[in-house]
Order: sequence, then structure tokens, then C-alpha cells
Amino acid sequence: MNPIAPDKQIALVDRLTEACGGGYSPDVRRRYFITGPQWAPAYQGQAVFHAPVRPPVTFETVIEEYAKMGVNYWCTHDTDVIPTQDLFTPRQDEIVARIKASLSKNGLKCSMVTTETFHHAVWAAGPAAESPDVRAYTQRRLENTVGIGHELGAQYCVYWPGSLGYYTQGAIDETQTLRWYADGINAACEADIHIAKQYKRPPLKHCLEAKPFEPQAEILLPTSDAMLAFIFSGLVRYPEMVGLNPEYLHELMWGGAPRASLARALLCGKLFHFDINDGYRLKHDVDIAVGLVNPLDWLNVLVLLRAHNYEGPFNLDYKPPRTTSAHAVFSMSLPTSIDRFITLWEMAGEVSSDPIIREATDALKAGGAVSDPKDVGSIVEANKELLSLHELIGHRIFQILIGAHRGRTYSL
Ligand code: 3MF
Ligand code: MG
Ligand code: MG
Repeated sequence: MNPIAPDKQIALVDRLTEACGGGYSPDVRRRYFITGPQWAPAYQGQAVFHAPVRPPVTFETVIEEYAKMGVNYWCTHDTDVIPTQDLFTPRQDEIVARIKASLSKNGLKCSMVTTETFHHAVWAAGPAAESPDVRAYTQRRLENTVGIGHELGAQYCVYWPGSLGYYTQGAIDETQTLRWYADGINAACEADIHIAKQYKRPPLKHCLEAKPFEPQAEILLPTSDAMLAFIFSGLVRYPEMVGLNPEYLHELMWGGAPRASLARALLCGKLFHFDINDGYRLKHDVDIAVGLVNPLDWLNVLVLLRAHNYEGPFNLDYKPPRTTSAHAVFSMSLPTSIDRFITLWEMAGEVSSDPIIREATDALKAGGAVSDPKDVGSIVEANKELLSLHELIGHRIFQILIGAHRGRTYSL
């Protein structure tokens, strides 16, 4: 193949994206509660060890592009859009007013707001540091974000305490730090109760998001399960207002099964919000877009969520890779991510209604006819052949993933 001149490359990428087919119209995409974070397309590729590869983008551009694509909801960290030095000043109000105008011009809603408690130097020792000044500042920031959330009409507020931990063991008291962290969440909930009344709106849903490592070396609330224990520990004053925002990759990173983590959150009634992406076990937080690494696992995750009528947001918390251009972030990366999600969602519906899987599952639940229920040998004998259905169900889900159930064949 001949070299592709730089001025021909956008046309090539656009043509091949189009040639992939399988894209959904913006109207179809709008049927889903898919939320688009400011930070995903605004990510410039500046991960650890890397210089940025893409120019900055404004919230106006991001909101406009989401609208064209068919994403109905936008979400943000406070400092993604308001410079730290402008927080709590009239500049903040001006920016929030501009965001409101941009959302309404493009027909979008703000779904969620979150406080950045990891990037700025003030969080060097985390949001629940020993210094009372830092903790008082954290509380002001959390309360301020709740206010911004109500002003923008958000329903959710997310907390990712990635800097709640330490590099040097023994330097901090873990129990005390967790109590201080709870003080922050309690202050945010109290402010919410108060502000929600002023706005005559229901309070926000406060969602904790766990990640097992990064950026701290050791993290005090590393998993969704740790957070469930924290919510019910007695330290959180309004446990009914607080739930989880699990992230698919964060559960995978520690070696967990994301579907099982989500199941535990569902059992506790705490699956409020869900960050969708993909990546690898026991690696850093690569934030690859949904379905590019573990499509079979993703399919199974969505089968679970459909079965439990999950109605919360699916938040596109991924990072377009450094190899993707600024143009392709909007023309290829985001739309193809959304479309893989929708396809997997549709497939999950096929898994749930597949007659083979249904019959196999029912048969497993019916069990074998045991001749002597007190005899362990009879129990084994009665179920032995039936249990082969476990593997068959796995095979059938694979067939649904590759379309074999619809007659797609491969000849050797
Ligand atoms: C970090 C994350 C965060 C959180 C965000 C939520 C930048 O690994 O996943 O995204 O999702 O801070 O509020
Ligand atoms: Mg996340
Ligand atoms: Mg992540």
C-alpha cells in the first residue's frame, strides 16, 4: 500500500469507520441512559510517563458533540470545567451559567457531578488528611459540588477517593482517616438535604467509586465490597442516601469478577451508577472502551443488569487511547464505544430469552430425581448428567456473542 498523505488520513479513518457498519442512529442511542463525561473526550493522553497528544477541548464542544452523537446526558468533575482558583467566586457562577446555556441549547441534561479530590497539590495527603484545614477545604468542595449539581439539575454525585490511602505504611492511622472521610460524606449529604429543599428537588444519589490501586500505593477503600461495609459501618450518617458507582475495570483490576461485584451491590440495593469501560486484570487503570477486551464477560454483566432491571446510568468512563486523534475521538472512538455497548445490551436480551439457555437453566433448578435424599451417592448420581449443562450454557452464550444462533456459520 502507498503511504497515506496526512491530508487524506481523516477521510480514510472516516470511510473505514463507516465501512464497519453496525452503527446506531442518534435517535436509537438516545433511548439509553448513557452518560458522557467531560473528561473522556477532554483527556489529552497525558497518562503517567506520557505527554499530551491532543489539544484541550471546551465543555461547549464536548456538549455539542455529545448532542450530535445521541448522548443525552453530560457529567463532570468540578475542576474539569471550573479552574481551582475560580471555585467559590463569581467566576464559578458565570461558568455554571454558561454550562447551563450550552446544555439547554443542545438539549442535554447534566446527570452527575463529582469533586476532583486527587489532582491538585492540596490533596497530596488525600481528602481526609490529618490537617483540619485540608479536611475543612474538602468539605467545602464537596458541598460546593452538591450545589453545582442542583443548579445543573443533576441526579447523582460521585466520589472516587483514589487519594485516600498512603505511600508509607504507618504514617497514617487508617481508622481515623476513614472516620474523617465519613465526615466529608456526611457534610455533603447534610448540605444536599438543605440545598435540595431550597431547589424543591429530591436530594442527589451519592455514589462511592472504588479502585484498588492508583494513585495511592495503598488505598483504604479499594473495592466496592469495602465501600458497602463502609456505608453500613455506622460512620455514614445517611446510609440511605449513599450507594455505589462501581467501575467495570476497577473491579477487574483487583482480580474480582465484575459481574459478581455488581451482584453483591444489587443485593444491597446499592447499585446506583455504573462506569463502563474495559481493560485487564491486575494491571493499571487502562480505561479502554467497553467491549474491546472482554466482550464475553461484558455480555454476561449486561445479562445480570437486565435481569435485575437496573435503570441507572451507564457512564462512558474510558480514555480514548493516545493513538486516537482529536478528530477521531468524536467521529470514531465515542460512537463506536456507544454502539458496542448497545449491541451487547441487545445480545444480553437474546441470552435472557434464548430457549436453549432457558430450558437448561430450568432443568438445573429442577434438579435430578433423587432416589434416596439422605444418601450422598444418590444425590451425586441424580444430578451428574444435568450438570454438564453449565458448560453448554457457556457455549451457547459464546454462540450468541458470535451470531451463530442466528445462523452465522464458519466453514473450514
Ligand atoms: C478514576 C476514575 C475517575 C472517576 C471519577 C468519578 C476520572 O479511575 O474512574 O474518573 O470515575 O472521578 O467521579
Ligand atoms: Mg470511574
Ligand atoms: Mg478507570
